[in-house]
Parts: sequence; structure tokens; C-alpha cells
Amino acid sequence: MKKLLLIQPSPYQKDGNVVKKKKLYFVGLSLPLLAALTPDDWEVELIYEVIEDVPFDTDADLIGVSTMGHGIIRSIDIAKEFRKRGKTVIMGGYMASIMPSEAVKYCDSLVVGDAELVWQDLLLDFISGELKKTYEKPLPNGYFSTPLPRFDLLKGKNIGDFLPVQAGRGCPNSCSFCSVSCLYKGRYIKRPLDEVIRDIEQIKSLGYKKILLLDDNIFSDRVYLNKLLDTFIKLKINWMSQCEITIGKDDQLLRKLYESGCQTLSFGLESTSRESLLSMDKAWARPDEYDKLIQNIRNHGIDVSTEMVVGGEGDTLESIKKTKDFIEKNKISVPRFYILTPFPGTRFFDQIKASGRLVNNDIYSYDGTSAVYKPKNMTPEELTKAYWELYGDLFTIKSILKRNILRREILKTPFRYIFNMFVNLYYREQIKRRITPNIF
Ligand code: B12
Repeated sequence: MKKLLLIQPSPYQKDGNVVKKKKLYFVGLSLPLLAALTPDDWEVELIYEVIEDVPFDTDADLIGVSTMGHGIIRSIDIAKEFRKRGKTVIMGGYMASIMPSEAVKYCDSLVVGDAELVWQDLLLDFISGELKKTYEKPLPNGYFSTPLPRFDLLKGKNIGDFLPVQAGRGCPNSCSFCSVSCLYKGRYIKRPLDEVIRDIEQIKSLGYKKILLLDDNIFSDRVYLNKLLDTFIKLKINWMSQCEITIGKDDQLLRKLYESGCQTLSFGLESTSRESLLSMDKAWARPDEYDKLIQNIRNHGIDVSTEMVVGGEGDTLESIKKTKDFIEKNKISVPRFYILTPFPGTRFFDQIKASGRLVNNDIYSYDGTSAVYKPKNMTPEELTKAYWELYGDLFTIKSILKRNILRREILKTPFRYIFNMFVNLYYREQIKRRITPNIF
């Protein structure tokens, strides 16, 4: 029997050590899905480096290494080490897919984008000694099928009480900085509902009741989402996901979302500056509507978490500072920020490079916590400083209490906000050490 070892590397910290945690709260689907796509005559092992050590002395015949954002530096180091030890290494995942000509240098073979339609051919080519340098076959438009992910391989690992499910991939919006738009080019492809039900029933049979719906934007197709919510209502689950803020205009859907067990939605609001949003090709997002939409979503019983970026074309040092007021006014319990970063492969990267504003050419250092290009209204150094100051201002004890405890909803769902308060206190410690908070 051949053996495959699949690894989800963990990124490096600033001190050069790999990020390690006791527990991985949100597990991705890439590895359990790749395992399911692998024929039965292969033994498969999954390693999540954030909670496990990479077994470099493995007897596996083939090593698969995933990549995510700046974590790719660690992926490359792991690939190099295995190749030094004579192993064949396959790379795949988001980051390698949006910069294939670079990633391909570090592995024997690279899967660009979706693996479903190429993985089995790749394994056959490996067995016959005819591996190609790259494999690329995007999923077609419309519906796509995937096998039942190998959730069984997660057994015994120290993971949280959410298991991942994916109903759709891609997003119809085309924001210039976004890796999803770069890979899926405005396409939104979805899975047949009976398959989604199958996955959730399997998860429930393993004793889990909470689902992390990994879709990039669940509000991509209203008709499909309505049907999906009907199935969730029957399945009696709790779940969280992410989508565009305009869902806050749709009262019918919001009622149904609540009824279907949706607890939290995360929104990439990016900025309260219209000019910044316009320059990111995100004209559909209207900051003047944000307060109203957030309130409406919350009034329907769904908690709102936000992801924002600083350093856009309309941002000034003053506007970045004022983002604190926006977050506090809207009582965002767990706000997250990044410095707007041009990931190679995105349109934004091409624009910044062409305009000569890139000040840091080491693409592997792009972790969203320091400015790598010259913003319009400040120096890169000022932007980095303003970013950490914003985090510092929002994670004072006073602000944490204001956003999590001194709020109406705490009477209805006290455990949620008390839990969120502890998440905030954890983030506060991370921020003090200049580690950008993440939902690990
Ligand atoms: C869950 C998740 C996480 C979890 C991961 C937990 C874990 N270790 O398992 C957490 C919250 C920890 C996380 C962290 C980060 N994440 Co993340 N994450 C996701 C998310 C929401 C889902 C991933 C997933 O499972 N998708 C479903 C699977 C089926 O799709 P897939 O991963 O694309 O896999 C398919 C192919 O890519 C391919 N494939 C994937 N891996 C491999 C490996 C091999 C060998 C092969 C052959 C093929 C292959 O096959 C799969 C089937 O087709 C994605 C968004 C998304 N929609 O994918 C962001 C996403 C991947 N994350 C992203 C980022 C930036 C990060 C962070 C860098 C954030 C940060 N600043 O800290 C960190 C990096 C952590 C790391 N380990 O390196 C970006 C990546 C952008 C980029 N250019 O690479 C994404 C796309 C979000 C976004 N919209 O920008 N993340």
C-alpha cells in the first residue's frame, strides 16, 4: 500500500518560530477533502502543523503540502526538507495557485487551483514515474461534486467543536486585492444540496453540531442560499460563515438565517472610506449604510464580526484612528484588521507594481502586518504604526468591556459575549507582542 502524507503548515512568527497552538479551533477542509479524493489503496495521514509536529522521518511515499498566504514560506521550507530527504513533494492551495511560476520551483509538482479534477491523474502519474510539473483544471461553472471528506482522519486531533463544510466556492464580486477573485475570476460554483446534507449528517453522526461554512460569500446566489437554509433548518445545526454586508438589506433571508441556526456572520467591510473602497473595485460596498445594515443583522439575532484593512487610497492617519469610533459605535465584539497588502497574482499587486509604489519586493514577507507599498496619504512607516495603534486602542480593557459586556444582547446570549470577551483578552496579549490576531 502506498502512503500519502498531507500537511497544512503553520506560518512563522516574527521571532522565526512556527506558530503553535494547543487547539485548532477552525479546521479547513483541504486536507480531509484531498484524502477523500485519494483512492482506497492509499493510506493517508493528515498533519496540522499548528497543533502537531511534522514527521520528517515519515515512511510516506508522497508528501502533499498546502499553502495559505504568508504561511507559504513555511510550506516551502517543509517542501525543501522533504526533497532533501529524497521524497516527492506536491504543492497546492491558494497561495501557490496565485503565484504558480514561483511556487513550482520548490516542489516536484504543483496543483493550481481546484484539485478535484486532477488529483487522481496526478497519483497515477506518480506511480508510473511520469509526474508533470503542473496540473490545472478548474471546476466548470454550475454545480460541482466532491466526495465525503475524510472527517474520520481528524479523530484524536485537538480541534474545536466546529467542523468545516463548503457549499460554494468563489464569489461574484471582483475586489482587486482579493485572492478569491484572482483564482475564481468572479465565478461562484456550488455543490448539490444533497451532498451538503450528506456531509452535515456525517458530521452530526461524529457527535459534532457546529458547522463552519467555509464559503467565501454565502450571499452569492440568493436562490441557492434560500434552499440551503431550508436544509439547515431541518438538520438543526449551529453554524457561522462569511458574506457580503448587503445581506443586511434582506429581512426575509435574515429571518431564515436565524431560524437555520446561523450564529455569527463575518463581513469583509475593508474600510469606512468610500474612496478606498472605490479604488479596491468594491464600489458595491457603501460605508454610509454600514451602521444600518449591521444593526439590522443583529436585530435578527445574528452576531456580526468584521475584517477590515487600513492603507487604502482614501485613508489618512486621522481616518485610521477614527476607525476605532466606528467599531465601538457598532459594538463589534471581535474586530480584525490587516494592512492592505498586494498579494502577488492579484490585480492590486499589478497596479501597485506598475505605479512604482512597491517598497518591499520580498513577497514572502507579506503578512498583512507591515506596509509593503507607499500609501497615498502617509509613509509606509506611518501606516504600520497607525495599524498597531488602532489595534492597541481597540484592545484596551475599557474598549473590550464596551464592545462585549456593556451591550443589550448580553442578556439574550451571555455565553457568546463572555466567550468573545476572552477571545478579546487573548487578542490583547497577541497585539502587545505585535502578533496580528487570527481566528486560529
Ligand atoms: C479555514 C481557513 C483558515 C484556517 C485554516 C485552518 C487549518 N490549518 O486547517 C485558519 C483560520 C487557521 C486560517 C489561517 C490563515 N489563512 Co485562511 N482560510 C481558510 C478558508 C476560509 C477555508 C480553507 C478551506 O478549507 N477551503 C476549502 C478547500 C476545499 O479549498 P482549498 O483550501 O482552496 O483547497 C482546494 C485547492 O486549493 C487544493 N489544495 C489545497 N491545498 C492543497 C494541497 C495540495 C498538496 C494539493 C495537491 C492541493 C491543495 O485542493 C482543494 C480542493 O480543490 C480560506 C478561504 C477559502 N475559501 O478557501 C481562507 C484562506 C485560504 N486563508 C487565507 C489566509 C491569508 C490565511 C492566513 C495567512 C491569515 C493570516 N494573516 O494569518 C492564515 C495562514 C495560516 C496558515 N496555516 O498558513 C487566504 C489565502 C490567500 C492566499 N493568497 O493565499 C484565504 C483564501 C482567505 C481569503 N479570502 O483571502 N485560514
